[in-house]
This record gives sequence, structure tokens and C-alpha cells, in this order.
Amino acid sequence: MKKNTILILGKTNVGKSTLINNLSKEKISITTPKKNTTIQCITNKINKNITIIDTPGPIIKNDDKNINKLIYESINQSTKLLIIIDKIFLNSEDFFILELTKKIKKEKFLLINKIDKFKNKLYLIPFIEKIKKKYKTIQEIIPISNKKNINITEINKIINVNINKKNKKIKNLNTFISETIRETLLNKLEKEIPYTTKINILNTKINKNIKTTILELLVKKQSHKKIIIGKNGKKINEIIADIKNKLIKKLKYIENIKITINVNKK
Ligand SMILES: Nc1nc2c(ncn2[C@@H]2O[C@H](COP(=O)(O)OP(=O)(O)OP(=O)(O)O)[C@@H](O)[C@H]2O)c(=O)[nH]1
Ligand SMILES: [Mg+2]
Repeated sequence: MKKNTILILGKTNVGKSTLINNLSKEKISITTPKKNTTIQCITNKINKNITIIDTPGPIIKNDDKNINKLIYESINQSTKLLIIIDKIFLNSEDFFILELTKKIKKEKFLLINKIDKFKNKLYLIPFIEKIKKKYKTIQEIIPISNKKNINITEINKIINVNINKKNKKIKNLNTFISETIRETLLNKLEKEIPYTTKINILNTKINKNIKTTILELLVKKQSHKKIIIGKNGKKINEIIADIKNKLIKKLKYIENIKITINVNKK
């Protein structure tokens, strides 16, 4: 079987990570209704031949030059590009990505996600025709819905995935743990706190089947630390319980989490 590296591109919140989870039939990447959920390129080796790379949404607006560099490197590594949009009214970020990929000589597919939310699906037909004319190197334009499972098998065919769930192992445990923590922080905390908090995994110890991961949350302000801890430690206990729950479900063993919160104003 030919080796394939599939890169998923699209602005934030269009459902890139949800699609990856859907295709791999398990939760690999974290997803939330908030913007900028994924903040690093996440490489998932699905099997010997297939690798899927999830990317963070905002390529243009991303001030982090390293992330942009990583995205460009991932584009070079990839054999197929899946570009995702979630509306037929495209904005400058959608166009930026389409223009960027126009020059790339790889197999390209445009997926119109969330069609379960489209009131009038008839508009899709002229839209697809228009895009086909403008971006002639796009091989196929496919409307999909992760939520209603529309055309997901078509995408599976494109990327050649026939996943055998039993053979799956978590390849990069630390990435999985820190991404799970990010998801919990995004869900449990307001405003900028989950975005400005850095997660550092300091150490992992295994003792009598109980694995302890010691990690540091590096926050920007003393007030953020206070909010994360909450009244009498209520919030942090909620956060730890949520993380443990998710990890136990996935890892099938007890994972003990110890968190220290430090302030780094830089
Ligand atoms: N209605 C509907 N919602 C969807 C669909 N696919 C994804 N979503 C929702 O869209 C939101 C964003 O999904 P993500 O997968 O986190 O989006 P993303 O593109 O990875 O976003 P970033 O990581 O920020 O770049 C989540 O609330 C998903 O549940 C779909 O087909 N239909
Ligand atoms: Mg994502």
C-alpha cells in the first residue's frame, strides 16, 4: 500500500480535529466550540502507511512564526491536502488558505463541513461550480457533516483508511496528556486564561500500576492562578477530576495527576 501523509488545513473552528477523530474512529485530537482549540501541529500515525496531521486554525493571523513554519513544513511532508471550510460564504482566511494551496502540487480536496447546519443545501451546487472554476487544481469538492456522518466514508476512501481499532496505540503519550488537559482548561475556564496558560509535563512516575504525571501550569498573572484554584480549591479539583476521567477512559489505567501552578509574567 502506498504511504500517505494527509494534512488537514482550514481556519479555526471549521471542524478539522473533529474530522480526524471521526476518521480514526477515536478521539485523537481535542475539539471544543471555542476558537483556537488546536495550537500545534499534531501528527497521528494511523497505521504503517497513513499519517494524518492536524493543524491549528489561523494560519495568517497566527503571530507565532514557529507555528506557521511548522504548518509549511507539514505541507511539504504531506501527500494529500484536505482543506476544510464550514460555510459557502468564504472569508479572507478561507481564501488565504485556498490561494496558498493553489500553488502546491499535491492532491487536494475541499471539504464543506457542517452541512447539517445549512438551511438551503441547493446553494451548494452553484458554489461548488464557482470554486471548481476558480481553483482548477482541486481534485474534488465534497460536502460533509461530522455530526450527521454525511460523506465521511467518502473521505475514508480518499485517504485510504481502513482502521483497525484494536491495533491502535497512543504513540505520543505526553502530547495526548497535554492536549487532554488543554481541552479541560478550554472547557472549564473563561476568556484568555486557557489560551495563555502553558502546560509543561515535568515528570511521570509509575508505582504499583498507578502512574503519576506531574505537571506545571504556567500562567501569566497571579489573578489567573487564583481563578484556576478557585474557592477552597474547588475549580482545580474539578479540573483534575475531569482530566482523570478522560485519561482513564482512554488509557484504561489509573493516571494520577499532580498539578503545580506557577506565575510567569514573561
Ligand atoms: N453542526 C456541526 N458541528 C460540527 C461539525 N464538525 C465539527 N463541529 C463542531 O465545530 C466545533 C469546532 O470543531 P473543531 O474540530 O474543534 O474545529 P477545528 O477546526 O479543529 O478548530 P481549531 O483547532 O481551533 O483550529 C466543535 O464544537 C465541533 O463539535 C459538523 O459536522 N456539524
Ligand atoms: Mg482543532
